[in-house]
Amino acid sequence: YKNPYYASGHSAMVHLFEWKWDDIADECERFLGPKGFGGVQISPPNENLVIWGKNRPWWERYQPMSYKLVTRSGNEQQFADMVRRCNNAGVRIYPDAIINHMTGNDPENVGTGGSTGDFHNWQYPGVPYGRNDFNWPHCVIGGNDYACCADRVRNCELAGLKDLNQGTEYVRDQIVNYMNRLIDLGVAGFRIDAAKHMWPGDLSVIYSRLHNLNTAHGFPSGSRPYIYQEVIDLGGEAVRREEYTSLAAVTEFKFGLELSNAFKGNNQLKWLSTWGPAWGLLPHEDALTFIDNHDNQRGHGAGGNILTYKQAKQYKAAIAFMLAHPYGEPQLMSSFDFWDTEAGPPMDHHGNIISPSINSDNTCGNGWICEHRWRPIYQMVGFRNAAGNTGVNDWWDNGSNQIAFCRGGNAFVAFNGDSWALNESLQTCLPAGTYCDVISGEKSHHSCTGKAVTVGHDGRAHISISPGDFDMVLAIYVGSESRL
Ligand code: QV4
Ligand code: CA
Repeated sequence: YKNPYYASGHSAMVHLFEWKWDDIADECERFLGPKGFGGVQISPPNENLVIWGKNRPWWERYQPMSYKLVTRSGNEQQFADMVRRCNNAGVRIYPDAIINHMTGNDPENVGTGGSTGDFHNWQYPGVPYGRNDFNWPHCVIGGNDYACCADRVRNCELAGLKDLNQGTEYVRDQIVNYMNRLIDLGVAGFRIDAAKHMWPGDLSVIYSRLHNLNTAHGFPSGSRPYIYQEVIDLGGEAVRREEYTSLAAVTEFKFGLELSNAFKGNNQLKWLSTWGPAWGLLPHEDALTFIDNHDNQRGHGAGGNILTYKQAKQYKAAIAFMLAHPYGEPQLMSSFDFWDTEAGPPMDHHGNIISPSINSDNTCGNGWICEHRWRPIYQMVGFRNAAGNTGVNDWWDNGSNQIAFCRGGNAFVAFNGDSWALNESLQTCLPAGTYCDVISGEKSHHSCTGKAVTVGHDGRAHISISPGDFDMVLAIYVGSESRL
């Protein structure tokens, strides 16, 4: 459950938060596949409660009404089409699986697929679920429970969301059948929402009943789904992430906190020479890593001082470090613009999601940020693919916030977080030649639109990044030569 089964030569996953299936299929073919992205995390594909009372907030999708594949993102046929087209483009699909709970006691009761419910009586005819399928006696998780009481964290309601009892065979069957339908349609794995709120023993049974990945979609026979479980563990809680790592991968929330802290200037970059488990992070193969996610970018969930697209220069540097460094399985966030932390995606007055428009410089419009289309970000996916399985070598720092390292003999990256210029002759580990920095520009015909770096026969090159540069990063790799 810890192998994402990316197509060879691809890496990194992007969360296309609230995107429509048709748009994701287009994006796989026109951008993600050609740029070497490994996969896409999609918003929950199952029917959710429609919440007009809050003007269709993004979080309505975390309130399931049934396992029918009908949401604002599209219907079952559009879903199937997306998975097929993305797999053909070498890009895997990972749905967000909401299996801990159903809806809250909201006043509205109609879902995106037309199902209705009677929440006060735990009735969800679209599945169907009834009172016996939920934990009893009824209780709601309180703030203090997280520190003391694992049983309450798992058996009581998260924010009043009706808490399913995964200990029963009937509930397990509904969940397993839902996930297996998605696997048969070609998905490569799942994010397990609110995993902290379910018993590891129950999840273990559910995972063990999942089908192998569909060989008709190009997966090797016997492949198990990639599973990454949402467990927020920053220490001091009754439920620990280690209870879940024996089952599958876990979201590593310390990763984004520490890198945000460093790239905001609150911790010197030189300390990143030991980046990885020495920082209290999970073992490499257990960690799904990211800077921000859809919750903490807007103060939900772990919250905290996370870098987001709103602090673009520092954010791009933190993302570049994540993609340049071999530790973890990186995930990128791709957002819609927001000021109101509850607001849903760009939509028309019927509540239909408005597609992103694509500008000639690769960026998006219509209210979509598309961080994954920012040059320093997608070019670093290319860097990661070129670096392959190599480790970190030839680490250099100036004792402060200027750092650089190689990935084997394939790739070199430098960062300048100081307020003065980086101007050094550094070992790049690359074969002699002229390389285009993929952060400040790219290769165009036989020249570079940004900085060019000349590597000598000793592998050394003059590297310069000044504080006034648009980005605090410089990256070159075998493949970014100005003449090939
Ligand atoms: C309200 C009251 C409650 C009351 C309840 C009564 O606040 O006190 O008990 O009504 O019915 C929404 C509203 C919330 C409302 C609730 C139920 O925001 O105010 O409760 O619905 O109607 C997202 C949002 C939540 C949202 C939820 C469901 O973040 O605000 O709640 O969707 O729509 C912990 C968990 C972690 C979790 C994180 C947010 O350990 O698992 O909190 N993260 C995941 C997702 C997240 C999602 C959920 C879990 C739930 O990443 O996006 O919550 O699926 O850290
Ligand atoms: Ca639960």
